[in-house]
Parts: sequence; structure tokens; C-alpha cells
Amino acid sequence: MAANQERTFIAVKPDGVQRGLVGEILKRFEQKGFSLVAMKLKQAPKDLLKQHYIDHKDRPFYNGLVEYMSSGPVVPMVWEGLNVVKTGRVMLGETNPADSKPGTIRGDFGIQVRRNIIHGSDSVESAKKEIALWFTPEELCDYKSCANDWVYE
Ligand code: D4T
Repeated sequence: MAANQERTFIAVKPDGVQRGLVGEILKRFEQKGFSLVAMKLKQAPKDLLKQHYIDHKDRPFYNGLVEYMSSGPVVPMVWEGLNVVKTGRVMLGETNPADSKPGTIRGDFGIQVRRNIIHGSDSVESAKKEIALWFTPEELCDYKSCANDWVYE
């Protein structure tokens, strides 16, 4: 796999969808130069969310997190590009919006950790697992963006 074909899983959470932030978030990833590989609007079943957050199953906030994530539709997406996992996390900001710098998505639009607007994979390995959990292989579009010749040297 070429380095600029790294992929990450990003999801606008129910609060981000309800607050009309989907377009703003898409805009930021598009303007950065990353390529959109897949996207949908989905009312996620609790089983899927429990699996998505399985690493947190013993944490006190686990049940509340699953309730919040199932409280409305989410917009799962796959983005592709050089270092997209790490750069995506920088664009999101810290888990707690209170610790997030202005200019990041959580820093600009959020206040509380339990309403932190957006999810992004924290490693290439978790991105692979999360993409497989939320999308079928047929839903992932393989194409080369014509902008890549201008985004990359
Ligand atoms: P996600 O996974 O939603 O992108 O968030 P992060 O990767 O930034 O942070 P995380 O996995 O540590 O937390 C997952 C999710 O749980 C919520 N949360 C977290 C919470 O409600 N209370 C808490 O104390 C923490 C640490 C917010 C994000």
C-alpha cells in the first residue's frame, strides 16, 4: 500500500449531525487534501456501537456512551491520505473539547467530553478494524483523486 493510501475511520456523532456540522467537517477534510472513500448516514444499532467501543467496556462511561451514540443518526466516513490517521486526530482535537485548541473541530464546536461531536481512529490498526465494522468492502470506493497530483509532490 502506498503511504498516501493510508485510511482512517471518522464518524460525526449524533450531536454533530443534529447541530448541522456534517458539511463543516467534510469541508475541513476535503480542504486539507484528503480523499473521501466512503460515507453514509446511519442510525447505528447498539450492538454495533458496543463492538465499536469494546475496549471501553469496563469503563464507567461505557453504557452512557453507547446510549449517546445511539441517540440519533451518525455519519460514518472513510478518508484516505498520507498520515491521515495521525493528522485526522490532530484535526479533531483532544477527547475533551475543553482541552482542545481553537482551530480543531472539538476546540471550535464542543464544550463537554460526552458531547464531543466526532470520532477518529487512534491508530492504523484500529482504523482497519473500524472500517471493517462499519462498511462492507463494496462500499469503499477505489479511485485516485485528480487533486492528488497537486496535494502531493
Ligand atoms: P472517540 O473514540 O469517541 O473518538 O474518542 P477518543 O478516541 O478521542 O477518546 P476515547 O477513546 O478515550 O473515548 C471514547 C469516548 O468516550 C467518551 N468519554 C471518554 C466519556 O464519555 N467520558 C470519559 O471520561 C472519557 C475519557 C468520549 C469519547
